[in-house]
Amino acid sequence: MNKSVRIATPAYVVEKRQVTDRYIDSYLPSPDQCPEKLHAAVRYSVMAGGKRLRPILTLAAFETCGGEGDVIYPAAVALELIHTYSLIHDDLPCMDDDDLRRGKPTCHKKFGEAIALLAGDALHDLAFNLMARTGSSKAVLELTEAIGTKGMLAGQMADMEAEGREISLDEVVFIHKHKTGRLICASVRIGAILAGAPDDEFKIISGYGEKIGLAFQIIDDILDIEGDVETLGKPIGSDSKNRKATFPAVIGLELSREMADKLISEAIEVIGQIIPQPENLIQIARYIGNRQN
Ligand code: GRG
Repeated sequence: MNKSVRIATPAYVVEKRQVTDRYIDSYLPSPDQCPEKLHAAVRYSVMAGGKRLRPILTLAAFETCGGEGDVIYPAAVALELIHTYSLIHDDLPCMDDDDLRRGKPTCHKKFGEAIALLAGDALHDLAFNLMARTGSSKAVLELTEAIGTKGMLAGQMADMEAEGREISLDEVVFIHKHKTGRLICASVRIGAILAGAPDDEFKIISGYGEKIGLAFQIIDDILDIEGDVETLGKPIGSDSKNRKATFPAVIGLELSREMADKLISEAIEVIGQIIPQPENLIQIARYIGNRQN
């Protein structure tokens, strides 16, 4: 990931982002529906922007594995809602206490802490409602495992417990793989599950998901040092302010960049085993490797 090389967002990503936004809008309760204030908070956070990376990965994996039909849309939106729920809770004063997210005041800054907490809960529930609509218990199980105490929550706990102390490379790898990587990996795995991918293809997709998931969070750490507030839509330097476990803190910026690059190359190599080579998943991996926000 060379900082001076900026690649345009792939057309596929732009197109699927628009499609995702339309489905999100159709699945979210309208703000004039009771409880109005809670629905306003839910819509505010989800519609505040965001790259929609997780649903785009779900759609791309589904297509790559030969999936057809509309069953994928509630699943893709569910992944974005879970992601937004984790962001709302992560920004709360009892967690990272952040004021800015997706270029706007965080949910608790805008609506107060209690409503922000409930908005996260509401998104969590709506996500499982949507995932259940796919009729696939395997997809529902994949989501619970990705975000539960063996997945995202394990990463969040380890992250909190690592704050302010020296940690090893193994520990930071564990945190990043669980806190961020697991949901990204679940995004592609759920696409493959709903497409009915055979075991060998599912394994390849999972390997790809694990690599881009870890790379994504390493790049997030780097952007917290080298990025700019306007492009990122959130303050930079908050990791070091909060004495967070990050790759640059453990192995330095240069090695962190090398490691992210290596993971992206490996992800492209792994996914290249699927014939014909899935150009969209390859482009998304490159996009993650070069992202500036
Ligand atoms: C149950 C209290 C409770 C919380 C859920 C807080 C939490 C557990 C997990 C935190 C997980 C977390 C926030 C990980 C960070 C992931 C990350 C890099 C987010 C940024 O993702 P982007 O860049 O954001 O895809 P956009 O805004 O583009 O969608």
